[in-house]
Amino acid sequence: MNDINSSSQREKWCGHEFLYKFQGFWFTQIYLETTKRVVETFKPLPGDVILASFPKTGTTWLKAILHSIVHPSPQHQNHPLTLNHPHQLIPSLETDLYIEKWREVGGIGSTKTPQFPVVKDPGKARILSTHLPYQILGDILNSSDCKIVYVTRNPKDTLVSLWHFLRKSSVVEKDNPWEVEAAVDQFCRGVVPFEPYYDHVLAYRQESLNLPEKVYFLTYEELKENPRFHVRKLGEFLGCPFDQIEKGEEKIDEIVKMCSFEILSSQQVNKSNEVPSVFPLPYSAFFRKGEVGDHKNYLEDNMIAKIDGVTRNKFHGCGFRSWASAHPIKSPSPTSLWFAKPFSQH
Ligand code: PAP
Repeated sequence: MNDINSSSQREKWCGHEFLYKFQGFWFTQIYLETTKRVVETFKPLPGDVILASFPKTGTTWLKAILHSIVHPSPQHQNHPLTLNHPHQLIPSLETDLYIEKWREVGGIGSTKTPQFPVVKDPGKARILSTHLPYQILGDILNSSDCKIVYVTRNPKDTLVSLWHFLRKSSVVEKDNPWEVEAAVDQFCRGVVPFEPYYDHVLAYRQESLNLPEKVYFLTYEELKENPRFHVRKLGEFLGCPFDQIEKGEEKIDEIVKMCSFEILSSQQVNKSNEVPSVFPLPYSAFFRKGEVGDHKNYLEDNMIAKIDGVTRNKFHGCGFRSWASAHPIKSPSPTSLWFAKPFSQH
C-alpha cells in the first residue's frame, strides 16, 4: 500500500481531518485507501446494477426503489423495506465491501480476498452503490455489461444535506464545528469528500448521453416531481418492465408509496440509532427532511450567490436551469452542448 501522506496532495478539511487528492477527486484517508483498492481489484459482473451518486443526492431513496423493482414484494409486514434500512439491502462498494468486508479478513492491507455478495437468484441483478466518480470508475464499469443508475441533486440542497449529516458525526468536533460558511467555500472550491461535485455530475451525465442504454441519469427533483414516471422507466431500463407483469400499474403505485420519505422514515429500522458501518452515524441520519429547496433555510443570500455563480459556470446549457438564479453568463462553459437533451430522455 502506498504511503498516502507522501503520494497524494492533501488539504485540511474539518476538525482534524485531511482530504487527499486521487485522480482529481478528494477523499478522506480511509476512502483514499479503499478507492485505490477498488480500482485495483473490483470487477462488476455482467448484469450488475451500479447505483452511482455524489453523497446526499438521493442514494438512500434510489436504493429503496431499485431494490423494490428488482425484488418485487407483496405489501405486507415482512416487506424487506420494513425490516431493513435501504443501505442494508444494497451495499456500498467502497464502504460496506471494501472497508467492512476487508476488515473481516484482516484489514484493507490484507492480501486475503473477502467474500463479496454473489447473485443468489440467477434471475435477479446484483445491486451495488458507489460514490466514486466516473473519472475513476468508468473504465471498470465499461469493462462489463453492467448498468448504471446515476442520481444527482441541486448542489445547494446537496451541500446543506451533507452539512447536516456531517455535523452529526464525530468527523466534526464539538469544539471545532464545521461552519456553514466554510462548507460553502470548500464545496465551491471542490474540496469536500468525493468532490468536485460538478465534475462528478458532468462525467456521468456525458456517459448517459453517449450510452443511454447503459446509464440512466435522473435528478432528485425530477424524482420528487414524478416518481411514477421514473419507477416505470427504471423498470424498463433494468429489464423488469411493469407492463409485462400482472397489476403492473398497482405495483408502481406500491413502490412509489413504500419508498416515499414519509413511509420509509417512519419505519422502526430507519429510526434506529444503530451505527451500520465504519461511517460513524446511525441509520436514522440518512433521513432528515427529504425536501426540495431546504437550502433557503440555511444559506445566506451571499452564499447562494456564490454557489449559483459556480453552478452557472459549470452547468451552463446543461439543463439544470432551475438550480441557479437567472443571470447573464459572459463566458459559456465548453460543456454547454452536453446537456442539450432534457434529463428525462429515457
Ligand atoms: P448518502 O449519499 O449518504 O447515502 P443520500 O441518501 O444520498 O445520502 O441523501 C440523504 C438525503 O436524502 C437526505 O436529504 P435531506 O438532508 O435534505 O433531508 C434525506 O432526508 C433524503 N432522503 C432519504 N430518503 C428519502 C426518500 N425516500 N425520499 C426523499 N428524500 C429522501
